[in-house]
Amino acid sequence: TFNVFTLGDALITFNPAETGPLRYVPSFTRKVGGAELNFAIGCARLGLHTKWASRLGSDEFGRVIYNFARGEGVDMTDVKFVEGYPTSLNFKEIREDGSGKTFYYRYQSPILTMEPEDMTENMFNGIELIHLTGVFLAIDSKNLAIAKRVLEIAKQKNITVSFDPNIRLKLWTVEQARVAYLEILPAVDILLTGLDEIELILGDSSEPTLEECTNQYAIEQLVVKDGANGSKVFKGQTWYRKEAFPVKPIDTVGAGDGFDAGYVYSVLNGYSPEEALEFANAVGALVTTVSGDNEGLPYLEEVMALLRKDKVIER
Ligand code: KDG
Repeated sequence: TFNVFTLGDALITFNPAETGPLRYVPSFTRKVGGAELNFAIGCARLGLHTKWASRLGSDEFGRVIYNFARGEGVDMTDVKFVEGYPTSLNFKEIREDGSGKTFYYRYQSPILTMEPEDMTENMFNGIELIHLTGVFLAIDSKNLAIAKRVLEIAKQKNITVSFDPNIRLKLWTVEQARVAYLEILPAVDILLTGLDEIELILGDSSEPTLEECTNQYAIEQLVVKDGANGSKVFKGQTWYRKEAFPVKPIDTVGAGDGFDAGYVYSVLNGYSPEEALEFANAVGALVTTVSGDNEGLPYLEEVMALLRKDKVIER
């Protein structure tokens, strides 16, 4: 098995009992979310040993997140409870087509208590891949220093780095995001980005521009996720593409995190670029068919069944 590390904040996610504008939704189901935690759960379900480093509020909701993640088989060695920082909340609005809006109550995240010195070399013993995302960077400007410390260790230990900009404009501006991303990119081996995100960052998502960006930052693989239109990767000066799986989405939140988990799994297992795209597309598609940010993340055999187009025996 392979060892993966990720780092980030988690939240209690309140999923609406009905679709439509949040102001008319009177009840919610309490769930768990957070981009990097979703990624960690996705990896764990695929069979990767995955460590998630984080801080949780010393409160009931912090316990919910801890127990949930532990139940999913995520390595919680580097998760600590902290006093005085309540666990953050996220209320979701979901539209008929499964797309949604996020309303954060995330002002003093427990992860603000994390410092660069908390990232010790020992934490990364045996780690083969580190996955960072822009959500962690967006929470507070000081998180860039923590990410840079992680990247320094990655370099020393020759660990592969994947990065998803995961832009959240409710947490920071495009300008702030761009400055932070440009500091991270030189250390990134695998960039996993949404088409709209890379458009915001580079101001142009045409292929010559994407190729220039890949070459300028010596990114080994630039992976572009385009939802229902599929995905593509620029690797070794060649583009590879794969169609998306046709599904009926009911909640698209977390699909990108699932795609990332699927792609990382594929890279660690030595899949070809096309196989990796197909596998990751399958994971992303399955996430959208279940309500919640991570409940739809598939187990390995479920991805394999979709790839083989198995007929499911229901009863
Ligand atoms: O990618 C999905 C996540 O964004 C979601 O689970 C929670 O909004 C969230 C966040 O910022 O992590």
